[in-house]
Amino acid sequence: HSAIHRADYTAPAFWIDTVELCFDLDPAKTRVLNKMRLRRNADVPAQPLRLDGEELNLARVLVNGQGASFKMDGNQLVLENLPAAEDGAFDLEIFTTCCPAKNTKLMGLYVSNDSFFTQCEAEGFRRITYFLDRPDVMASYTVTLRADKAKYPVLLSNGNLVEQGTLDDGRHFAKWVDPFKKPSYLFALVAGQLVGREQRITARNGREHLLQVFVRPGDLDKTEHAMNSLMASVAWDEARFGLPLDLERFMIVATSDFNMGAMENKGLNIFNTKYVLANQATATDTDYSNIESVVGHEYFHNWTGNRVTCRDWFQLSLKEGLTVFRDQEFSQDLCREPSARAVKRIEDVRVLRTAQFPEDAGPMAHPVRPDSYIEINNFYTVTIYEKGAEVVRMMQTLVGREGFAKGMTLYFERFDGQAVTCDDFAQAIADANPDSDLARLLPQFKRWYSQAGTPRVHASGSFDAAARTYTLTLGQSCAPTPGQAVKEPFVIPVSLGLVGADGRELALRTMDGNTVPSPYTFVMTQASETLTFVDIDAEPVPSILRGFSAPVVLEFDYSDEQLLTLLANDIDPFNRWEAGQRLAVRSALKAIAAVADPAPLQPLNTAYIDAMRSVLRHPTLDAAFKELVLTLPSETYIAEQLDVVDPQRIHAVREAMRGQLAVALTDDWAWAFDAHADNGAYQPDPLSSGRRALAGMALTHLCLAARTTGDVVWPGKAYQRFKDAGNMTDRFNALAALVASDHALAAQALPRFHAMFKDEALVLDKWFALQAGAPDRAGNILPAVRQLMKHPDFNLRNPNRARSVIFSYCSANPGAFHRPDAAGYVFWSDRVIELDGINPQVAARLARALDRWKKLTEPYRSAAREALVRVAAKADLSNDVREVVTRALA
Ligand code: B3K
Ligand code: ZN
Repeated sequence: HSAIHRADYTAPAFWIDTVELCFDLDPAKTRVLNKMRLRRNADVPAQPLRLDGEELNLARVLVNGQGASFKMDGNQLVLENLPAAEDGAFDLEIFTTCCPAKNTKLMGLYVSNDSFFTQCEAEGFRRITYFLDRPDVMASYTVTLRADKAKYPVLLSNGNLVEQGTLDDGRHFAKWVDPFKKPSYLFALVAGQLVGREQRITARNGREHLLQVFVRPGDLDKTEHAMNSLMASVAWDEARFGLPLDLERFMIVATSDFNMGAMENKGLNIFNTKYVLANQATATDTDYSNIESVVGHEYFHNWTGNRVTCRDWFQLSLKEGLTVFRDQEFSQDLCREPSARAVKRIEDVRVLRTAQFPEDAGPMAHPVRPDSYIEINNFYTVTIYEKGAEVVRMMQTLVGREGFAKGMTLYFERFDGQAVTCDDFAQAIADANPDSDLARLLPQFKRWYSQAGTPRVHASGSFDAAARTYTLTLGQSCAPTPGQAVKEPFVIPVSLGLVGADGRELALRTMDGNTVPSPYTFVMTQASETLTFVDIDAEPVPSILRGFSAPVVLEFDYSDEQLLTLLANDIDPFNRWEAGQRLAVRSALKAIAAVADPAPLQPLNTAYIDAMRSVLRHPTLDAAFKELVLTLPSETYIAEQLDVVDPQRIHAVREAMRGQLAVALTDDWAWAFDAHADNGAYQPDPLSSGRRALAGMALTHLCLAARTTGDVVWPGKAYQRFKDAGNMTDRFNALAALVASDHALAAQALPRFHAMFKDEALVLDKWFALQAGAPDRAGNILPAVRQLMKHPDFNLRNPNRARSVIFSYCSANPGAFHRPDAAGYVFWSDRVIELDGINPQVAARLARALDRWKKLTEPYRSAAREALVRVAAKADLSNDVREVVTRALA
């Protein structure tokens, strides 16, 4: 299978105006009758009609009610000599069957827990019926579902329910009409034994809407938070962007078998249970906040994605980057305290830097708007999503918050109901703000869409005591990525300030004597440029890239002292946190490079430890922020700072750093644990979550310290907390503390936890993940993982369960995965191949665990390569896995 190129885009030869689908749902053989009204696209040369189809049994094709001749070309159904009516329109009726019960790919129509679900993005609709399965073909859908009434009492599809009733033989039907035209990837149906939580709301304009969250019977008590999040989303999109809910009914349905997080089908969002179900006994604070953002994300797609969709899949970030930006803003706006907004920003940046930066530096690097792909499902990446969101955020920075809202309004005025491109979006934001830097620099700004790779900003400062000036020199560069050897300069908004040696924020005056408003955003456009500030009495500490104003790596040769100043004083919470991260990375790199073998046991210096103590004990900083500052940079992030990676050494150094913090701050951790103890009823708000997070972190460090000191009290307390906790966050954190410190009590707590939650699939996922992700102290994690795969509750076909064991080990536990004996890689290659036979999308995600193999030192590098070659050598691999391993080996 060959690559598809963006440059080859052509408009469809036909339009589909209406679709009437009738389903007779049966797990073994579902019958699908598809009646379409098509029309030639007069703008393109006449050509045969080619409909996509996959794993379908074709029974009948009628054109204008008459049997028609057709031929097959690979997976396409080809119809020639179509009637040439004056308006070029004709009816096409296609009757097919498919087998949802055998659909383990979870694309198209499939069965999960005896219910039917669909997943059509990107190219799943063709697994339901023959169609022009591309996003620029938008049609009006009418859907009739027929099924056994006892087994499938609930029958749902997009839009409004217009008719329902009973049929013979215990069957019933429901007919749904979607009032909006949509591309096929937004089609959905659900049928099964489900129960719904309902909520009626009245919008600002007085319109009434029905919101529903459907789950399996027994899960209804876990739907309140999802419903609240949905109501908050509706209100937020009206308030911030003036975008109302456009449907009478908006439904969310949860399924436990799902390839990703959730799907924004028009009016019928289908969700992984992980992003719907929560109560305090089963879900952690992180689950609560993820549910809020995913519910928001899918809801926001109703405008950014559904009302205005993508012309082709190369434009995926048009909807995904924008919608991630919107869900990030939504979560921030829901925070009452500014400090909580900053915490959310730091968390988002952490995801970007630990997942997207490596992608941008590895074999799968691609622009936010890719130029080609083999399998589109491989391009639902952190680059399209998270970097795409940063690009939108930079636009907002360049035009201001109000200007951005104006730009959004213009975007919908221009393109509502259409399938458009990233260029169209950027143009609308710029046109609505004609005097902005964005409008002035638009062609150059759009390099963010076309050039892959993470730019580096090289900054240096020079203080002239005599002239009382401080000059910053800012340069930029971007390393080559596959297929792009040379990069042109980007437009980089650099938000910055100057901090005095005493820690105070300095007023910024430029050469012409003007005071610049703070925060000051300097817009870089050149490979190198300088800016000079006047009236500076002593050498300041520059605080550059505040709030992470651009998705770049900032290089500045800070002294430790300068970083300590920023850590203690910067008014920008992001850079305050960043200063601590820089100090920690610095210590880690030094210890990694040290000649000593094994790695030094005390990588952290006293100044750093004292600074961490000050943060931990700080009277006014909030707990969530403290927890972020005290969290050491991840092994993955540290690895990205190195040209040659020894994963075991990184792991050893980071563990030594953790141990050092654990022991040196024991009294402070003990104070923190007591001071942030549970206070009253459980609330998943940012402040209370922050307190629990810090208490959990304290407990982990106290248990880690106990390994050195032989203390029995804190592990005992952890076990007690594990047993008595009033919510899953505290319970799980206590269990994690025992597991992380490998304490004997973990062996008691784990089976107890399993017994308590044996019927809660999402909690069992946590139980599996915790063990597969545990620190490897004696090479025992891989055998444990193999054991877990034999557990009666393990099921490779369930993506959540597969991820909880296999991904937690291969992708999230580098210290255990990168074994000198290569057994981790062998395990990986076996699982990629095994999963590929079941679910190529899940397999291809797993395949990416070795993306960065070329950076590994020996013996890892050769062993990893061998494992990749082994996968690549397998006959009939899916396109998904083949594309990933081929690029990795290139
Ligand atoms: N649009 C879907 C992702 C579909 C992934 C297809 N492989 C969910 C989302 O981004 O909201
Ligand atoms: Zn999305």
